[in-house]
Amino acid sequence: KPTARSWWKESVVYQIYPRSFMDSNGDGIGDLQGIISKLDYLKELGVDVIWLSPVYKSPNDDNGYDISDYRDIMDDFGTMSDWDQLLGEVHQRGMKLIMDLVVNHSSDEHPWFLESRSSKDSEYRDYYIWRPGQEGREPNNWTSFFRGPAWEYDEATDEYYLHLFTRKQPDLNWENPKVREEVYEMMTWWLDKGIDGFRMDVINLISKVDGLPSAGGERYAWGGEYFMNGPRIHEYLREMNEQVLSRYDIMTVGEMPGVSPEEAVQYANAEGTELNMVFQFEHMELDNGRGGKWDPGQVNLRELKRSISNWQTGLEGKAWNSLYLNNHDQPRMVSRFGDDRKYRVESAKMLATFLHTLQGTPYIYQGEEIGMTNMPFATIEDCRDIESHNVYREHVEGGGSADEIMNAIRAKGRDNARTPMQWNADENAGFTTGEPWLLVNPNYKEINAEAAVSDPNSVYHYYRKLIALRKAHPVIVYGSYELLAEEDENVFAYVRTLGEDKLLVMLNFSNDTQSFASPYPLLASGHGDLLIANYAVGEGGATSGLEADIQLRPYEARVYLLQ
Ligand code: ISL
Ligand code: CA
Repeated sequence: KPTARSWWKESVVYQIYPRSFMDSNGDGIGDLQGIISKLDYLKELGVDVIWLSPVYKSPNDDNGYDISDYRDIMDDFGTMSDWDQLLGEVHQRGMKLIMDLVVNHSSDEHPWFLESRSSKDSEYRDYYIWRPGQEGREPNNWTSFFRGPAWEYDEATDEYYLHLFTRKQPDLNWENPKVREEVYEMMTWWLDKGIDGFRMDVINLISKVDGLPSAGGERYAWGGEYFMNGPRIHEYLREMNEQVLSRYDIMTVGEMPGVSPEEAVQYANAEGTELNMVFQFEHMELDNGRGGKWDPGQVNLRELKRSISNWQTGLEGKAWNSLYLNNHDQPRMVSRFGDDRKYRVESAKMLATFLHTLQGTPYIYQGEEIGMTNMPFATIEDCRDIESHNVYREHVEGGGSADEIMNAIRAKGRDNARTPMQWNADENAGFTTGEPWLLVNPNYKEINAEAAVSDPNSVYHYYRKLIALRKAHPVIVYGSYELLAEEDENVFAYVRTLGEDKLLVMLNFSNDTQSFASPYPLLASGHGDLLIANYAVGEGGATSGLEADIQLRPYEARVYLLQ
């Protein structure tokens, strides 16, 4: 059955990490007025939706993902009236704004938690997950996402509270109907202010298995099976949908570690009873070595094809994909999947072509559109991310080498994505007139927005073109997906089909020229247009370059529309 049209399927989302986007007052920290000053840049790029990472009140243990007041703005970023102005100016330019919703946990400085920890009799006690110790140790053996135990002992009441992230991010107890009501009310409050939706942080972790059983293995062990996609998760999301989401014309995306396409079909079902789409991580784990995230390996293209194809076909007609290769938690796309030196521009464009020609809603993470790269952090002191610091400490205290773990952090650390946006070639890349909270990447003189805007061949202008094509050709949004040349180790090629329209996409993921057998039967019928390419292709004739044996240059990307 054909996929129903929706504005959020036809949109391109741009993610802003406020701390690192633009500083308006010289304190070295990006802020809301800074964002407002760059809205024309985003409008010019052509994006439809802005996703704002958290701007709520927060002690910043995890850069705003630890919220102490859901209805107020962090001082570093400005005031609620700045935020109101931002929303107004986004709407005035015909764009939409979605907010980050972080409700698996709050900050330990949230008044609910202060109350909760004060006494076992507090009416807020059950807002969080408290348990007595087991033989003087944690209630179970779970590790937190950021290393160490997932439980913290609290002397005041001689019990432990659960925190799947840092100890300053206690997990809310969704079993408690009062918690759910509070969250729905808060969501309604923001929606009534006029926002256009939510990106929901780790929303598939909110239901935990009864009894919170220990995981297999030693202390501290990964207990994902007891809190990812838990027993009541669909019940909660349906309730949230009924009580809140379904009353507005909005977009919702659930960030979900450890989700499979089968589960995504439920979460993002086409009937719309839960969320619009999920943000999944399978392709972010392909370069994990045996030791996991901090044992970096190489991405094998055939595995990437298998994973992406599985999601494309698994959701076809049933649910909707999110498309991304980086965000504020991941290294830079061009450094990870492309080549951030010789072929930086070519590979950034090739990867962009990939993201913008699959079925799903593409997400651009700030700086991606100018091909920003990973950061050559010299030492751990240059890093700000709590995850990198924890991993470093654990590794070095365990007798591991500092060099080795710094290499892993340079490859995988979250701060790679969080260095300040590179606006121009002035000091601090034009991000701040003060001292930036995190170092600016030294390559800003070459890689910056001003240079990109003034160069018609830049990555930036290529993104503009891709975004415009999406508006012109429904096959890009709604076409079905068919993989070609499954076994090819270097070329990722596929066809998208909608009615009579066929989109042929050929992507060379390697830094060598690759010959690729033209999928000739497809072309036999007729004529086509080269819609976009990152190299000059052929002369004359729209289908030129489609000979039997196609030579794809390093990181070459070509997209033909065949009719
Ligand atoms: O970075 C990750 C994998 O490479 C993830 O483990 C990530 O921490 C996880 O997907 C959850 O991310 C979200 O919730 C965290 C917050 O630190 C991240 O910034 C946020 O995107 C806790 O709120
Ligand atoms: Ca500032």
